[in-house]
Amino acid sequence: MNIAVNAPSVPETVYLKDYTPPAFAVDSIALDIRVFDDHTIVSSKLEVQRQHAGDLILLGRDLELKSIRVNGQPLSEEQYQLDSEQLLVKNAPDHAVIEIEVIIHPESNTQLEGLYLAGKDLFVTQNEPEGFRKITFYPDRPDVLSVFTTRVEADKKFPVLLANGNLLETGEAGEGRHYALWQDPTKKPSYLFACVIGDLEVLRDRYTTIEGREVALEIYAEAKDIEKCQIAMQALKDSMKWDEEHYGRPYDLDNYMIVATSAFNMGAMENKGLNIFNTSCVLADPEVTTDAAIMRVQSVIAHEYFHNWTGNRITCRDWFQLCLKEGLTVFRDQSFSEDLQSAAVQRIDDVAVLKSHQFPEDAGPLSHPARPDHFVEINNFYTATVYEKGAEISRMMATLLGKEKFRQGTDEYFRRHDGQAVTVEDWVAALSAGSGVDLSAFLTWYNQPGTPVLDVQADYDVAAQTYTLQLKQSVKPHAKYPDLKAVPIPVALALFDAETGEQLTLECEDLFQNQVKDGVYLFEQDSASITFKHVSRKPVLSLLRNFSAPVNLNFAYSDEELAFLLQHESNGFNQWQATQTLLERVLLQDHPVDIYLHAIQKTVVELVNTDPLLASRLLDVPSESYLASRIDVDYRPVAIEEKREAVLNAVAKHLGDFWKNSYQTLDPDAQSDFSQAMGVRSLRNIALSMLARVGDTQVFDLADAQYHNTLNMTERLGALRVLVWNDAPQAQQVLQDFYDRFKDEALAIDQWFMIQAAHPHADQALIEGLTSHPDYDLGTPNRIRAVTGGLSSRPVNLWGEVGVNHFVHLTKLMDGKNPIVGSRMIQALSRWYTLAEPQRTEVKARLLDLQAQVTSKNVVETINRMLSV
Ligand code: B3K
Ligand code: ZN
Repeated sequence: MNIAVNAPSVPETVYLKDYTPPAFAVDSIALDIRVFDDHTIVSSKLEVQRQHAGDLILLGRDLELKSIRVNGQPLSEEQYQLDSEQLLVKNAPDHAVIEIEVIIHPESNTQLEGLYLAGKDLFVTQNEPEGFRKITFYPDRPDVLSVFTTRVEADKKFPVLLANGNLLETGEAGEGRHYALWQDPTKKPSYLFACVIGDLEVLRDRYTTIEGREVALEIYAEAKDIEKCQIAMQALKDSMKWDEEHYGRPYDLDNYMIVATSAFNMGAMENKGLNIFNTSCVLADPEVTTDAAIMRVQSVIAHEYFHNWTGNRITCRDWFQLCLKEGLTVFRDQSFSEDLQSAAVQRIDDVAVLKSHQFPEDAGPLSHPARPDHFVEINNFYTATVYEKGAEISRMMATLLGKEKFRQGTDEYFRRHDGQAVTVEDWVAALSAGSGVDLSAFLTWYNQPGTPVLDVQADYDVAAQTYTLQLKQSVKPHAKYPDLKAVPIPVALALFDAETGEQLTLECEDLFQNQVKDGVYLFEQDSASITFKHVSRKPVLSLLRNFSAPVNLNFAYSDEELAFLLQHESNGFNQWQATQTLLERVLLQDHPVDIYLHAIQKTVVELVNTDPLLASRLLDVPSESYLASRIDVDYRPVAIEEKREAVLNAVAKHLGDFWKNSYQTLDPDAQSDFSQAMGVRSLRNIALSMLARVGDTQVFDLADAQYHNTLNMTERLGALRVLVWNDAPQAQQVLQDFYDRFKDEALAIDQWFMIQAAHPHADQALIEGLTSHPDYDLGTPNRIRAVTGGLSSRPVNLWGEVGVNHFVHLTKLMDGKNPIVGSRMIQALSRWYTLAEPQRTEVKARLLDLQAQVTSKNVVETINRMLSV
C-alpha cells in the first residue's frame, strides 16, 4: 500500500500538563514476525476496546503499510488517515479487531531502535521508549498494557527464536525456515516487548523462588563468550534473592532470559523476562574484563532484574514519569552493590558519578527536573538527572523513614499499584500511606531543576555549653521555573570531640528534641537553626554524612577540621568526603596542600593492609571534569590541569617510599575476597603511576613486567596506561602486543582504543589514526564511546581543536545514522559557555555551525538547549 509521506501530526513539544488517557485499551495483541534477508513482514492482530472519547490512534514510523482490516473488513484509504507518525482509524467501533500487515527493514536499521540487525547472525529489538512503533502500528505509549502473543519465524540459520513469556510451540515453516510461538501472560506496555532471532549459545541455570517457583535462567551470547557469562549468572541469582529479602519481591515467570549483543545504544534493557544487554554489561572474565567493569556487570544485571517490579509490574503512566522507575531502580541497584562489596566504597563511587555528571548537568543549559514537564524527544531525557538524582530522591526518603518504615512504604506501593501504569505522585502517596509519614514535600524534588545550596553556620557558646547551627537553603534562579521552593533536606550530622576524636551523643534544646532522629535533621524551610546542649568544648562538625542529600554544601570548615574528619570520621564515605572538600580548596581556592598531605599519609599508610579498597579511594583527587563543573565563568582547562598535576606530584613525592613498598608487598593473590583483591590491584596501579611521577628509574621495567606477567586485565591495563601515557620506550610494542593478544575480544579492544585516545598529548593525527583503524566502527556505539570517553577524560584535549573537531564531526555523522548516540555525543560540549575567551567564542561558533546542519529531533533539541544560555 503506502509509506506515509505527509507531515507528522504530533506536536513539536510534548507537555506533561497535556496528558490524556488513551481512548482505546488493547486487550490482546498477536504478532507474527517473519524475518527475511532483505525485509521483515510484521502482521498484527489487536483486540481493542474503547475507554474514553477520541480517535483510535496507532503510532507508527518508517513502516510500509500493506493492509489494514477492521473486524474482518479491509479499510479503503478514505477510512483512515496516515502520516509519518501515525495511523488514525476513522470512526472506529467501540470494540474492534484490527489486523495490520507492514513491511520493515531491520537489516538496514542503523538507529538501533525497533527491530534491527545487530551483527551478522543476530536480530534484536530495542523498544524503550518509542521503538515499538518502528515494528508495527500500535498505541505505543506506556499506559496501554496488553497480553502479547508472538510468533517469530526465520531461516534455520538462526536457530534461536525468542520473545517474552512462555514458549508455547515450535515448528517447521517450510523452505528451510522454522518458527517459535511465545506468550507473555503478564500485561505489559509495548516498550517492554522484545524478540531475538539469532545464532547464539546459551548458559543455563535455575533459581527456586521463595514461593517455590522453579525459574529457568538463560544467558545467550556468542559461543566464544559463553563462559564469560558465569559472573552475570551468579549476579542474577544474587539479585533474585536480594529482592526477595529486602523488598519481598519474588520473580513471577518460569523463565528469565538475557541476550548479549555488542550493537546496543546503552547498557541494557529490562524487557519482560527477556532482557537485552550490551556485551559490556554482561560479559565478565578477569582475564579480559577490569575489576570496575565486573562491578558494573553485577550492578546492571541487578538493575535490569529489579526493574521486573519497579518498572515492569508497576510501570510509568507516561514518559515524564521516567524517574519513577529509573530513580527507584538505581537506588535499589546501588543498595544491592553496597551489600555486595564495601558499602562505603560503593557510596563513594556513586556520589563521585553524581557529582561529576549530574551536578554539572543540573548547573547548565541541559538542566531539567528529575521529572521533566516537557520534551521534544524523550530519548534525550535518559539523563544523569533522571537516573542519579532520581535515585537520590528515593534514597533521601529511605534515609528519613529508616529500614522498617521504608519497607512498609514500598510494600504499600506494590500492593496498591501492581499491574498499573502510575505517576510520581502515586509513588510518594503510597510510600507515605504505608510508612505513616507524610512525604508529599519530596514532590518538590521531582518537580524543579537545580542543585540546592545548603549554607550552614556554626556558633559555639562556651558559657552556655551550646553549639548552634544556622541553616539556609537556596537554589540558582531558573528562567523557566520562577517559583522555586524550599525542598526537604535530610541533613545527617555528627559532632566529634576535637581532642579525643570521639563521637558525641547529640542532645538538642527541648524545642528541637524530636528533630534529630538517628543523627538526621530534616531541614524543610528556607532557614532554620538548631542548638545542641551539653557540649563541653568546641566540637568538630560532620555534615551530610553518607551524602544524605544531593546538595552543594557551604560550611566554613578549617583545613584542620577537614584533616581531623579524614582521620576520625567513623565511616569511609565520610572520610572520603573530607578529602574531596579539602582538595577542592587546594585546587580551586589555592589553599596550601600540606595539611592534606600530612593527613592522607597518616590515614592511608594505616589503612593499606586493613582496607586496601577504601585506601585506594581515599587517594582520589577530584577529576578535572568535576573541578570544571565548579567553575561557571572563565574556565581554563590548562590551568586546572596544571594545578591538579601539581597536587598529584606533591602526593607522589610526599608519600615517598610508601609507593615502592606498597607495590612490592601488596599481593592481590593473597587476599581473602574479591573486594580486597580489587583494592590491592587498584593501589598497586596507583603506586605505579606515582612512581612514574617521581621519575623512578625502574618504573618502566616494573610496568613492563606487570604487563607481561599477569593474567588479570586490571593489572595489564594499569601497566599499559603507565607505559603509553608516559611515552615509555616500549609503549608502541606493548600496544601492539595487546592488540595481537585481544584482537578477538571486542571489549578489550575498546580499552585499547580508549587508552590511546586518553593520551595526555592526543593530537589530530592520533585520533584520526584511531578513527580510520579497520576496527573502528560507527555501527558499534561501544567503539565510538571508547574514543570519545578517552578524549573527554582529558578536558585540555576535549576543549582543544582535536576534541571539538572530533565531537562536532561525529555528531554530524551520527545525526543521520544513529541520532540517540549523536545527541549523547554533543553533550560532552554542553559547558562550552564557561570557557575563557577566546575559546568560548571559538567553540560557540563551531556549535552554531553544527546547529545549522543537523536534522534529527534528538540532536536538534540538544544543541538548541545547549545554545540557549
Ligand atoms: N530502561 C533502559 C533504558 C532505555 C533507554 C532508551 N534510550 C535501561 C535501564 O535503565 O534499565
Ligand atoms: Zn533502568
